[in-house]
Parts: sequence; C-alpha cells; structure tokens
Amino acid sequence: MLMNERIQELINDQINYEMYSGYIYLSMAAYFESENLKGFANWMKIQAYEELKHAQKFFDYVNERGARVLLKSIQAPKTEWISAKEVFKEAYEHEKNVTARIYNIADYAIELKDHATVSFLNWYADEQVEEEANTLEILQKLEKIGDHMQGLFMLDSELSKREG
Ligand code: OFO
Repeated sequence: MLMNERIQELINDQINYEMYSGYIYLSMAAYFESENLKGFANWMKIQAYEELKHAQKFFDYVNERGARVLLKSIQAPKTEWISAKEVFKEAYEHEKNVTARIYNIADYAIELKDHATVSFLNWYADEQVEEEANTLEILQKLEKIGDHMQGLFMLDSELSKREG
C-alpha cells in the first residue's frame, strides 16, 4: 500500500524535527563544555547522537514504504542558558513536544487505517516515555541540588558515565 502523501509530509517534518532535537542537544553540550561541566556535556552529546538515530529510523521507514525523503533546513538552536537547571527544564519541555508530535502522526495514521505506520510509531511512543523520564529525572535532581556546587559536581560525575 502506497504511503499517504500527508503522512509522508508529517514524517518528513518529523525527520527535520529529530535533526533539530539533535542540534539543540549538541548546542546544550557546547554550553556545558564552556561551563566546564564535562559530564553534562557527555550526556548531551550522547543525546544528540540518539536523535540522529531517531531521524535515521524515520528515514529508513519512508524509503521502505517506497516514499520519498525530502530534507529541509534545520532551525538554529538556542546557544545560551543561565544554568544547568534551565537547560534540563527546556530539554524536558522539548521532549513533551516531541511526544505530542508523534501522537499527532499516530492519530492521523489511525484515522487512515495505516496499520504499518501505527505499528512503526509504537516504537517512538515507548521511546518518548524514556526520553521524558530521563530528562525529568535530571531536572528533579537539579531542583534538589539548588545552589550547592558540590551536588552539581557530583551529578556531573554521574552523567559522565552515560555511554552511547
Ligand atoms: Fe527523538 O526523542 Fe528526543 O527529541
């Protein structure tokens, strides 16, 4: 069954958004590098790579369905933040946005009875539970840490252990 044109468009937009997510996280990594918080930077660099994988998974799916991937320019990300807490607050909000976008595509695929796309998007729905939980967990830790530099450095050391 040929892929519906609107679904193709929505997924192409989502490829762009996943690349944009990667760009946001890489920019957050650059901010943390400039603050000498190498563990936070490590976590963000791995997150940026995860986003590239999300984009590629959509890319492969569009091709598998015999549709066409059309890449667009990627929006420039924000470059400055005032604290690690602000960064993770935005990362968490961003992930909630991504979830809403995935649900929106899934709703449309359900409407079209495009079961293959619904089934494909289930992987992203599960992944988003993890993405939201990971960013929220770090945000909550940062809220507890407050202005205590020692706590911040301990968390930085914990985040340096994340592996891709
Ligand atoms: Fe692709 O999940 Fe984060 O943005």
